[in-house]
Amino acid sequence: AEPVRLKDYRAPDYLIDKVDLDVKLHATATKVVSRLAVRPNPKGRPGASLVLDGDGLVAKRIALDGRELDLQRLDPATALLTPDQLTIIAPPDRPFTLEIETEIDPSANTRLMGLYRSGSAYCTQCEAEGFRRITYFLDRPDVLSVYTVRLEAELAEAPLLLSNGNKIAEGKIEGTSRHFALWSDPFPKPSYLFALVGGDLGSIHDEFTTRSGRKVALGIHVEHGKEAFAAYAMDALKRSMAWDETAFGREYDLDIFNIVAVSDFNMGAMENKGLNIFNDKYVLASPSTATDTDYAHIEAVIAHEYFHNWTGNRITCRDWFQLCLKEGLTVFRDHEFSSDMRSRPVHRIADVRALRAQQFPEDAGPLAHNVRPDAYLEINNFYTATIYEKGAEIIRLLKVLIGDEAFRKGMDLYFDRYDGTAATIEDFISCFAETAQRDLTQFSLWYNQAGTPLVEVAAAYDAAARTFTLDFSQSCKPTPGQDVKEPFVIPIALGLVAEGHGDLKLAASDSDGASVAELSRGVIELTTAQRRIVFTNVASRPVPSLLRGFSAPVRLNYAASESDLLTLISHDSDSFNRWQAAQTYASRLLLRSVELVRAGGVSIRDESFSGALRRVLEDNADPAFAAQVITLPSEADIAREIGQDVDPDAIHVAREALRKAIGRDLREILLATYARLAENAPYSPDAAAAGRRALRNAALDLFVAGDPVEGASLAARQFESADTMTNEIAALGVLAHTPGRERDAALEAFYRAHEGDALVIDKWFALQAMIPEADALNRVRRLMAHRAFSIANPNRVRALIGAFAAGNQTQFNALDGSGYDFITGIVVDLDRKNPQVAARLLSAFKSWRTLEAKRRGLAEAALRRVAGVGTLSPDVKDIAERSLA
Ligand code: HT7
Ligand code: ZN
Repeated sequence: AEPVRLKDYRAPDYLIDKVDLDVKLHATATKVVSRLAVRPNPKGRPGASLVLDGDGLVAKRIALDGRELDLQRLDPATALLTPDQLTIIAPPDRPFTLEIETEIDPSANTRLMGLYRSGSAYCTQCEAEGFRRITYFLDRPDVLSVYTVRLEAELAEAPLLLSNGNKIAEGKIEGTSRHFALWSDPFPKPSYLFALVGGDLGSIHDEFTTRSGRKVALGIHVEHGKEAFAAYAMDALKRSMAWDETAFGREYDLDIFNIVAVSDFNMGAMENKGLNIFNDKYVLASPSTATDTDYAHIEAVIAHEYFHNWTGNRITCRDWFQLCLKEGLTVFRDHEFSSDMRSRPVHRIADVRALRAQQFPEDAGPLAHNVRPDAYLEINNFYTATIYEKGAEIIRLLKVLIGDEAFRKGMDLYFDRYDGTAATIEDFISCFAETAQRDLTQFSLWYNQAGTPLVEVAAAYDAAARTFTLDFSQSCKPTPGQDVKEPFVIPIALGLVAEGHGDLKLAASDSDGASVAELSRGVIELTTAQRRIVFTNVASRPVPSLLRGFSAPVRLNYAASESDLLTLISHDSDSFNRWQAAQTYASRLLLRSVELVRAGGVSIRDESFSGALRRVLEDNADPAFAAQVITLPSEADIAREIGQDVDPDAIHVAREALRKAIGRDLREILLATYARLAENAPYSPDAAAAGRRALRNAALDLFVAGDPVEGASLAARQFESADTMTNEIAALGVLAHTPGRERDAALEAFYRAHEGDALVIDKWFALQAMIPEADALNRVRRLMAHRAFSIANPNRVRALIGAFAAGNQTQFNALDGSGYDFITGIVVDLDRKNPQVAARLLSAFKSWRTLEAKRRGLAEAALRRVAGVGTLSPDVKDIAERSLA
């Protein structure tokens, strides 16, 4: 297939102003009648054929302006029909109606795109191109239509019938066991935002009054018996609605907002207008079934989908190349929301950890692409960390560049000017260029150049001249299809930490090379490959604190001395950089240890580092922050830092050795912290309580490393007495890493306690899949045969197989290639059922080129075997081929 290219964008030749859908739900033969009000687009090509998208459709009837087409003997001069396309060769040169009846089999839909069944419910997923699996349509985001939807079903099977917009009628169908509901959505929308749900679900209801007085009925619909588990999601929804009013001036615009939770879902959730459909993982929570991290994710995803109502729905994307216009912006908005709900610095650390873990490797490997790609073969493969997370980062960067006020005004202008349209990144940027009165051409490069820039900094203090010089340079490695990069605009937030540990005042008169505005804001802008700044009148050598708050998504290379890092860990006024200094220190130790381990030596011990962590624990700092500081970089983080010739076994050994050393050095304070933070108040999911649990469990994790015997007994006690899932799974995690009968018993006890709760059993699957032992793969294979596992359910696949591929560095990368063969085997099998989930699983190979030679060879061979399979879906074929290119 030929790639779709941004430069080939053409406005549609026809528009569809109105869509009337009549859907008669049936498990295997759902009938869909669609009546389309079509007209030629004044911006399209006059006289063009009308080409509607389909995907595996069976058409039963087609009528143009009431005239039936004979589908048995279709005249090729009138129309062409295949399961994947309907072409009306010469449509009228005026508005006309097209009526199409299709019949679909939701029970046979294993791709979970279009209309499918989750349990006994019917639901839809139309983004990106699922609507064409329901009926023939101009299935592209720049065709906006007003929908009315009549749903009909057996009353017993589907008492609940939902679609977008407001419900305008409902009733029983006389003389039958069926009923109907009629929904009308007054807001024009693209087909990807269409949704329907039919089923027998339990519901909770609430109400929200917008600031202009609109009463909105809120409903969350879940599996019967799970209603109480939706309370937190409802609370998060109401907080999101209120927050969007104050933070962005955005009100909700319909009388109803519904959320439906389903257990079979390819992604996290979907923002269909007025009818969000969620993976139940991001709705259902109770203290004994969901961890604090689960609660935080629920809050974030509920907010994210709600915020799409303005950034995505009211203003949508002109084409799928503009995906970051809605996704990056909405992630930015949900990060802001969570930061306001929780601790901003701690949230920033978590977001940056996630960005580095997910997006940096993508940007450094064969799957690297622009935040706004310029070509794609399969759009489903572009719902990536780059579009979402880097897309959010560059909006944050824009805010740093132009300041809070111009940013907010730019957002207001964007909402005003583009409401009701399908917009582009250029439209978006132009609003900020206007409110900030600034040329943002160079800023746009962040959308159009892939790769993570590297910023290198050299510092020199001249005691005689009392000057401190910072030399910055930026570069960016080539990425697929982009050999040479132009310099980015990179805001570097910085401070100089003085001897007495306060920040030096950065006065304009005391520098050479930085502007007054830059110094007063503490943000230097790099716009060229190099830049020098000389600070004058500096009485003693300061410690530079660079890239505060992670002001730009770059890699920073600055050879800070160990003593500088220790100063920053203890004294930086920027919490992010306190954490960063600890990570940098740990990474340095680990990188040196890995070298030693590979050379057959022992790993490094460093009491200064333990001392710095001790001070953080003694400091009584915010527990959530302290938990982040004492959590070492992950094995994957270390692999990324090493960047080439990676040996996952050596990394594992080095990291375990450092954990052990710290556990021993800090034994007393870890134990004291663990004891001090014992739960003594009723459960609360709030950030403060979650932070205390996080620190307590991080302390336990390090303590166990230093004293496995006593640690295991602490963990066993915690496991037995835990009344929150956070504490239970943390303790089980510790126990699972120690082979023996206790482990088997604890795993068995956990299973028995939670049997039947699929989302909790997913944690049990994931935890076992990540045990870094040679038997892990056999364990995963055994668990695949477990009755709680199903290859058809994406959550199960991600929990067991995804966790093995992404979270078990040593075993996925086992030296005999068994991990690679296992994953590629699953990918090829799963591809026949659900290509989207299979393709995502295959992207676990995104960093294969950074491995040492033996593993690299094995990974490449496994990828080549996949690429050689003749029957691959476009999704898997695309990932396999790009990974190998
Ligand atoms: N906008 C939604 C994307 C999504 C999706 C895409 C492809 C296939 C299935 C999907 N489910 C949801 C989710 C979001 O970003 O809000
Ligand atoms: Zn989104």
